[in-house]
Amino acid sequence: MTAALADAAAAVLRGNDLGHLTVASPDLYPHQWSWDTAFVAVGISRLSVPRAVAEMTSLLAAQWPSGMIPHIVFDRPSAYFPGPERWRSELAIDPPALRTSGICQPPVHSVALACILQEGRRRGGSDRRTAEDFVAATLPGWLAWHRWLAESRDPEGHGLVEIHHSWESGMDNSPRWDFPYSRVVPGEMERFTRTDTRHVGEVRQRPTDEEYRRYIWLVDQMVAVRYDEEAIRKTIDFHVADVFFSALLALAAEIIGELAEEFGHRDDADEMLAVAARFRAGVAAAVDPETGLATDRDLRSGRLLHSATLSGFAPLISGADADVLARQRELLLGPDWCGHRELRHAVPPSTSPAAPQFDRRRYWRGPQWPVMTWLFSWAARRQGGAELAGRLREEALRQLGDLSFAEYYDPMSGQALGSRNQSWTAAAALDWMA
Ligand code: 9WN
Repeated sequence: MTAALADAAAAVLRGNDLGHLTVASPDLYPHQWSWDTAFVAVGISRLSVPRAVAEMTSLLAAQWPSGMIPHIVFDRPSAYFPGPERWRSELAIDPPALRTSGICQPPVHSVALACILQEGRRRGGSDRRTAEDFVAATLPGWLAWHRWLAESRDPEGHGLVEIHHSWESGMDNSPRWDFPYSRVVPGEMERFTRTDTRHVGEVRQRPTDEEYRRYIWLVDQMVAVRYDEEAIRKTIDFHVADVFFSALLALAAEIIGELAEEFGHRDDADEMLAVAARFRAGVAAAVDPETGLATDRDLRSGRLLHSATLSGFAPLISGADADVLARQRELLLGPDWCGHRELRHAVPPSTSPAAPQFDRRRYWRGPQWPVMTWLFSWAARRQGGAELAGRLREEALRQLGDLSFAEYYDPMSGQALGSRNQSWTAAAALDWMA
């Protein structure tokens, strides 16, 4: 079984490989996505360090002059909507060299750098040199990305990252965003046809049409100001401080800081470690003492966005004081989350089954996402929670035993949902198996 799972995962990644980049999934997402790339590179490094390096290199080639790493890179025609014709990145005031989307996703890239480096060193020889040369050569680009996030997305230094579209959070239709979206009221807009619903078994596994209208409305709003960050902040209808993104920036900046130190960039290291500390504090301050969960904030209304979603566990990603971590681990394994009595596998559901918004089949509103399980398990290991990491891994491998490598799973029935042969799911399996 074990060998079969690793072989099948490797076959998925080979099948989605275009040579220099891996598409996020064969039909539903036929392009390179930003945070998918990082997770995928972690898995690929277990097969080939040079190929993992190529994966990250191709993403970095799409970096905007500002430092932003865009959330999608369009390097071939496809029916994916919204494609480059709607995003129109070429209209940006300072446009990127490639056709891309005009927003970003959470910065998990330094996790991939650390994993590639570790694997290269474990293998030694040319793999070691490839990994070390790659990190040394591309460090300025990754530094620019984290710097851009810290400056442009938290200009007042609160230690929380602001986002302008829920696609930036990576958790598109999570209940986290129900309130801010209730305030997004699309006006006249160019017509569009969704293509995503063609590639899933049932329409209810994807966001609703109403949600999509809002998603595209926000894209049009950003194009209208030619992706000028200042103007977007003032005009966009969706403006939110994302606590999970912030936790990932805290983690990412800490790793980049460590790498900068190791590769002799002393000043950059100090700067990144200060960024990490700022966002770790921002996340810690966002924890609701009553529920023990971290909360997002709507920046248009100032309202705190309480939701029983995965983002509540942001401190498990960023790191926090021992008592906060202990309480969060207990909560995560408790009856409202992984320990819920109806769950087929004890891995974190995207929304708590005890929450009124829970919908076991709809995307980020309930299903379990193996890549999120991987992220929590990786972070747990780093934050001194080896036991939690081990439990998550074990349960996740049972879930992945169906060999569908689904994008997400129904937590109660264990049924595969969304895309099949999703690259990051296969990558998670490979890393766990190594
Ligand atoms: C929009 C690729 C991406 C993931 C996101 C996930 C989904 C896209 C979509 O797929 O979003 O970015 O078209 O639904 O929500 O986290 O990166 O796998």
